[in-house]
Amino acid sequence: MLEDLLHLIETYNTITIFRHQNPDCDALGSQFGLKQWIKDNYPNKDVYCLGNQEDELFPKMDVIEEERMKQSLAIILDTANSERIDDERYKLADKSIKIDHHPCDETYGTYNYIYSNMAATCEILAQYFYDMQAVKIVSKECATYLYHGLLTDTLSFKTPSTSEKTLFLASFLASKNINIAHINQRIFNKSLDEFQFISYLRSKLIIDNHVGYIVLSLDELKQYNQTVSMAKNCVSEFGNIKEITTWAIFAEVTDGVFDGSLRSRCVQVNDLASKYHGGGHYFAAGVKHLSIKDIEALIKALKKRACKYIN
Ligand SMILES: [Mn+2]
Repeated sequence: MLEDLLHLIETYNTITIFRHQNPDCDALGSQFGLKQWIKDNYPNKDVYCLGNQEDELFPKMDVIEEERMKQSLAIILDTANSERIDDERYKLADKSIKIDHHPCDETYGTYNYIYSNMAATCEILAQYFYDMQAVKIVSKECATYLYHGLLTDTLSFKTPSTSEKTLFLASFLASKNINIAHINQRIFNKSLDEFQFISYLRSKLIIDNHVGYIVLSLDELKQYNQTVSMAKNCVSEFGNIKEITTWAIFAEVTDGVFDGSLRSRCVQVNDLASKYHGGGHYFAAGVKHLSIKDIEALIKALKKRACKYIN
């Protein structure tokens, strides 16, 4: 796997690492995990993690000048489409490599590695670092970053994408002496605000034909001090209700315009999402710029699919 990666890393002195907008723990974990691995094994190389949005669980993003960028090898992680890459300057790089696990044919890199059977981009990197461990170091720091992405993209090793290999590679990362309990607490412990917001979401959930959904207004978000992306992240709260096989959260971004997250245990959602400026995985996808009418049409389509499945 990743046949040309090592040769390319060895060829370039400057390496820039990109990931998608609204980064999750897989995007950031793979980004900082790869940077750490390169720095551990090639201390003289200059490696930059780029992107405009930051996350308190990860270090600050790096800053780079345009001239430097032009000399670099760009590695873009966990990003299916070029329009979702956070920081367009990847286009300036001398060569680029796409490494991703989302099922998508867009080959925006000079080299493209898409492993859609992998549960996370962090799993792709963990497998690669495992294969290389006889000759390259895998530090505790690197393993900790990768474990973040493996844990969250599999919803704590619960998704259908979780395989024997996923658990094997989690064990490999754990063998680097990472603090599993601490990582879990950092990622999953909630603030009281979040807890109360989730209680509110539970009270608002509409259930119809095995589809559960919530539509949130700007006022409601403001009332609970939540951003649209925080609200969308709460979609995972509704994944273990027997009567619901497919579920969604929509949150108002600006007046009458909503973004949303779709999930299912049994029906495809990414093809529907692609009709609403979105996309993603077979069972987990995002949508953008929907009107209330769009939401109604989308829920109707989901119900049509979901009603055939009862668990
Ligand atoms: Mn991912």
